Amino acid sequence: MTAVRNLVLVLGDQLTPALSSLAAADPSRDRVLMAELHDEASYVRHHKKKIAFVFSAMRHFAEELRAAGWTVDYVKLEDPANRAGFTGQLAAAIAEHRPRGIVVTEAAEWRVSQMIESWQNLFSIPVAILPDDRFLCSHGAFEAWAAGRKQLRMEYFYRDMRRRTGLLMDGDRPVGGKWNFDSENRKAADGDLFMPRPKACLPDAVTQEVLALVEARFGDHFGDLAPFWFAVTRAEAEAAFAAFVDLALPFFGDYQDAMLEGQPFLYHSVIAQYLNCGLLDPLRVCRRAEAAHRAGKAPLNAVEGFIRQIIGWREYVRGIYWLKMPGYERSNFFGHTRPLPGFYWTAETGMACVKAAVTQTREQAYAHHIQRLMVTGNFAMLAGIDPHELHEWYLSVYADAYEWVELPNTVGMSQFADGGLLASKPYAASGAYIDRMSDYCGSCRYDVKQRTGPRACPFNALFWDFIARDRDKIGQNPRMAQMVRAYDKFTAAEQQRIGASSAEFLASL
Ligand code: FAD
Ligand code: DLZ
Ligand code: SF4
Repeated sequence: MTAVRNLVLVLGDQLTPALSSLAAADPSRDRVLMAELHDEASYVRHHKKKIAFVFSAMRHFAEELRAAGWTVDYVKLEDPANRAGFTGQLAAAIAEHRPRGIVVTEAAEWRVSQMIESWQNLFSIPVAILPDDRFLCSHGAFEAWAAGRKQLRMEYFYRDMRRRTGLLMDGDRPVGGKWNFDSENRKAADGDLFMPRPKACLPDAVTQEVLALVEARFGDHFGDLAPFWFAVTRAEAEAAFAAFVDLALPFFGDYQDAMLEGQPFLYHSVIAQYLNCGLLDPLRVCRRAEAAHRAGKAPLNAVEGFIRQIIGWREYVRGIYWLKMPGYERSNFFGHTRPLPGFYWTAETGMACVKAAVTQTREQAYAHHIQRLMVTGNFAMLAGIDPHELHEWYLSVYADAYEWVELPNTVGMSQFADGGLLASKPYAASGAYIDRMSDYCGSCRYDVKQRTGPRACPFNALFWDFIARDRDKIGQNPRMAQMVRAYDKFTAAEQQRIGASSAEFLASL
C-alpha cells in the first residue's frame, strides 16, 4: 500500500466535487475522510429531516467520489470507530494513516472554523485551510467592500455582484434599465392559481437506511421524518431545480411575499438546502435562471428577484456573519429576554398564521422567507423574545439552516438585534400586513380588524406596544418615526387599552 500523503477532510456541507480541498489533492496519493458525527447532528437539536438529508447526501457524495477514483474513509454514525466529533475523528485517522498533512476547505461557520484552526498545534502536522470558492465573494472582498462605509446596505453590495458576475447586465447597465424590480413582487396569492409542488424524489435504499437510523438515534428531535422527498444527489437536485425553472420561476417574483393556507411552497425554489450543502452551485443556478429569461421563459421581475436572493442576500449575509462573529451571536439591541413560547415547537396556538408556519416547519423542515420573517420572526420581535433562543430555534428547524446564513437573517434581518447593521428598519408589522399578504386571517379565531380586547389579533396590540416600548431606539428611523407619530395620535384611553391587551396576551404565553 502506498503511504497516504494528505488526508482531505470533507465536511457535510462541502458535497461538491470541485471543492477547493479536492482540487488541491490527488486521488492516487491522498485519502478523503468523511464522518457522520453525533456532535454535528446535535450542537442544536436539528429537525429529523435535516439530519436524514445531510447523512444521505453525504453517503451519496462518498459514492460519487469513489466512482471518480478517490479512496474515501466514510465513518457511519453506527461504526464502532466513530468518534462523535471532527477533532476526535481526525485524530483517529491521523493515528491510522500517518499522513504528511491535512487539507480542508474552510468551514462555513465560526464554531467549526475555530476547531480547524486548533488542529495544527494539536496534531503537530501541517493543516492547509483553503478558501471556499463556491461563494462568489471572498472574505477579503467583502471586508474591502465594507471598509469605510457608514452603512452596509445589501442593495449596493448586490449591484457590485451583478457587475462582477455579469448576471443580467447589458454591458455596464442592468438589463431592463433598473437594478431591482422588488416593487413588482408584492402580489397576494390567490388560492385558485396553479401551484407546482417542488419535485419529489423517492427515497432509495441508502436513504431508507438513513431514515431508520435517524428515527432510532434522533427520534426525539423536532419534526416529521416522513414523507421524505428531498433530493440527495447532485443529479436529483439539478432535476428539482430544472422543474422549478420550468414551472415556478415565471411566478416567483409576483408571489414572492405571498402566504397561503395549505401551500407551504407557493412559487419558491426550495433549493436552499441543496445550495448550502453543495449539491447545487449558486452561480450555475443563477446562470440557468438568467438563460430562462433571455429565452423568454421567465419575466425579468421574477429572474432579477431570484438572482438577487442568491448573489445579493445570500452572499451579503455571509459577509456580515464573518465580519461580525463571534460577538454577533449575542446581539440584543432591544434587550429582549422573554423565553421562546412552547407553540414554536407544538404549533398549539390560536394564531392561524403562526400555527400554519410552525405546522409546515414540523412537517417539511421548510417555511418560505416571508413566513420566517413576517410571521414567526415578526411575532418574536413584537413579543420581546430573547433573540438568542430564537436563533437556536431557526438553526434547529429548517433543512437549509446553517449558522452563517441563519444567524444574520435572524439576529439582523428579523429581530433588528444588531441595531440596524443589516436591515434598514425593523421588519415589524401588525396583523394588517399578514392579512394583506395571506388568507390566514379568514380562518383565525382572532379578528385582524380589532386592535384591543380578547378577540383582537395579537399582532395588533403587540405591534403598537413595541412602537411605544422602543420608541427611543427606533424613532430616529424616518419610517419608524411615522409609526411613533401615529401611536402618539391615539387617545390616552386607547394607548392604555393597547398596553393592557398586549400585557394580557404576553402573560398568557
Ligand atoms: P427562495 O425564496 O426560492 O429563494 C432562492 C434562494 O435565495 C434560496 O434558496 C436562498 O439560497 C437564497 N435566499 C433567499 N433569501 C435569502 C436570505 N434572506 N438570506 C440568504 N439567502 C437567501 N436561508 C438559508 O439558506 N438558511 C437559513 O438557515 C435561513 N434562515 C433564515 C432565518 C430567518 C429568520 C429568515 C427571515 C430567513 C432565513 N433564511 C435562511 C433566508 C430564506 O428565508 C431562505 O433562504 C429561503 O426561505 C429558502 O427557501 P427557498 O430555497 O425556497 O428560497
Ligand atoms: C449539519 C451537519 C450534520 C447534521 N451532520 C454532519 C455530520 O455528521 N458530519 C459532517 O461532516 N457535517 C455535518 N453537518 C454539517 C456541519 O455541521 C457543517 O460542516 C458545519 O456546520 C460547518 O459549516
Ligand atoms: Fe395571524 Fe392575526 Fe391574522 Fe390571526 S388575525 S392569522 S393572528 S394576523
